[in-house]
Amino acid sequence: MHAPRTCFAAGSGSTALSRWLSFSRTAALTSALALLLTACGGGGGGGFNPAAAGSVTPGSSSTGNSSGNNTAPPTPVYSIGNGSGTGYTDGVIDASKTTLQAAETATLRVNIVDQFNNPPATDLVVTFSSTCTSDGLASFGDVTQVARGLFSVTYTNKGCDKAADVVTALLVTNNKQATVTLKMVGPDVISVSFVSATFTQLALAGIGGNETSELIFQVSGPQAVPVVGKTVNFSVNTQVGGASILSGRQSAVTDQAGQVHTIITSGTIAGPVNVRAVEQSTGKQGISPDIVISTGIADADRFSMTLGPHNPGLAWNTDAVTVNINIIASDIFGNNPTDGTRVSFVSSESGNITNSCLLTDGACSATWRSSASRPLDMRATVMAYTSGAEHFTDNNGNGVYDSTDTTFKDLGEAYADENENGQYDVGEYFVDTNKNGVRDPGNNLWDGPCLSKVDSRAVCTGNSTVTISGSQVIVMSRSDVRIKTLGTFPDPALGTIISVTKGGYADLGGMYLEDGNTNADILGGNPLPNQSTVVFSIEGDSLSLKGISSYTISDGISPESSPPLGVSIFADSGAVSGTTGVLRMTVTAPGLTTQFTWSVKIP
Ligand SMILES: [Ca+2]
Ligand SMILES: [Ca+2]
Ligand SMILES: [Ca+2]
Ligand SMILES: [Ca+2]
Repeated sequence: MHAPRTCFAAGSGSTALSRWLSFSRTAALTSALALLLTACGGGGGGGFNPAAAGSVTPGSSSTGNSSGNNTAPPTPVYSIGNGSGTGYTDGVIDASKTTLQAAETATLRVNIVDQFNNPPATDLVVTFSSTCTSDGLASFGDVTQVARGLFSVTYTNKGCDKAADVVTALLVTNNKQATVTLKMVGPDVISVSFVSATFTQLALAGIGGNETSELIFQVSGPQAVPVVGKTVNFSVNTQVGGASILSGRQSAVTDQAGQVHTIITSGTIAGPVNVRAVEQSTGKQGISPDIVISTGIADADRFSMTLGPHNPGLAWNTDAVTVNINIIASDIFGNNPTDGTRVSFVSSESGNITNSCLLTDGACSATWRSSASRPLDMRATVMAYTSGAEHFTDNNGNGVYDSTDTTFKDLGEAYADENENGQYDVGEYFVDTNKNGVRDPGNNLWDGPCLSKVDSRAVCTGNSTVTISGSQVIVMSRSDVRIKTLGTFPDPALGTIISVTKGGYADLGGMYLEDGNTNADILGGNPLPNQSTVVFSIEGDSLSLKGISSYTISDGISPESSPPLGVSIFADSGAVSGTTGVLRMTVTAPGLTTQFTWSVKIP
């Protein structure tokens, strides 16, 4: 029953009033009644048309309030439903379809009318809600107002497991509602896929590391809608080493997101395992990536440190020249140490270095930047270190240090070999693991994780961890050039003339260059800066160079890090005897070009 329609259909204000009064049971209706009386009594606003109403006597002043007999336009009383005019149905949402398969969409419409079945004079707000959309298993599109009072929204079933979903449209201004019930048809299982694992590497059982990982799989229907309430069974692809699904977690039922969770526990043998998830009703299955089971502890011989360039140009007199440092660490099996293992760095002689980095997938990186102060030899030893295990020779191949394994590398406290003499010297930086203020040598015991639960023969008399390290030298090469080794070249300072016979060659080679820093000579001299170039050229009639005549200085810490320099001078067979020329070597280093010359003569 709709109040305005009652008013017009009654044909008389007093009849309408009596009918309205029969519905009046509350004080709340009193104000509505007053409004109705105003409307039926001849107010001109709000779309009310006295002439169309017919039974109302509007008098001669049907518009405006110019007469004292007229009252203000009626306050609109809005309702929400669908349709218009006599086709208006109150309280019901119009739906383009009321049965929706997973991933299907329906268009929902509601219409707002005032007490005269006319569109509202102002914009109103309508909101839509339902249980499935609240659960994230259905969704509404944007609410659009097609015309004033006519609202439209799309509804998509995203795999809701409810048999039906009641959608409610709320007219915010007065809390009136319209509803429709949509029948949900659950999706078929199309796929089972791996989503995530809390850990993709696990410690061997019993060594105190992380031994479990929670895995999530997704069961999906058409267009990736989640499939709710399906049973999924889990298994491990190999029985080797005792890796297994945690008891009680061998099966699970998909949640509102279509997801299932399970937990794998590690066994006592290292290696990769996979978890298989099979949806029970369809047999559809998914498989996890490798979950690697290992000690998770870096092996001293598997701690690899690289950096580059070793001989950066300009670092000797310029701050913030950078060198990239990379760490790759592995356990005794070559597998990753535990993600998040911290690697620390020190550059005790010169420059600035990243404090530490955390291993991810066995690797992490740091940066060294040139800065004062600088040693006279312009060579800085940088060290990386972490907690790990001493390397041993695994005689019986069980991955465990045991009584049959007699050889291991006993490590003293890690130190930076600043003077590059291959041994610790007092004053060199060291990692004082036992905090006793002195650098201790090895303890003659194998230090590493106790694997007695993996193999009862394990020997665990040493410490469970030891500091393992790597170090590299950075050379702050200068750009000035010295010839370190002449090879078969004559000394250009002596003025020796290179003789090339007509139709023949003079082959010169074996030359090495070094930078101008004599303080490094005790260590073999410093190389030229990385990427410096050396180019030979020849001047003179009938003279030419054959073969390779230009070189680039390699990455390295010694003059011999780059290949030896050489050149082949050719004299034409028809050359005039006595012709002379000049062999020129041009060395281009950052900010400086240097030339060396030799006289050449065709006898
Ligand atoms: Ca062994
Ligand atoms: Ca030791
Ligand atoms: Ca030393
Ligand atoms: Ca110590």
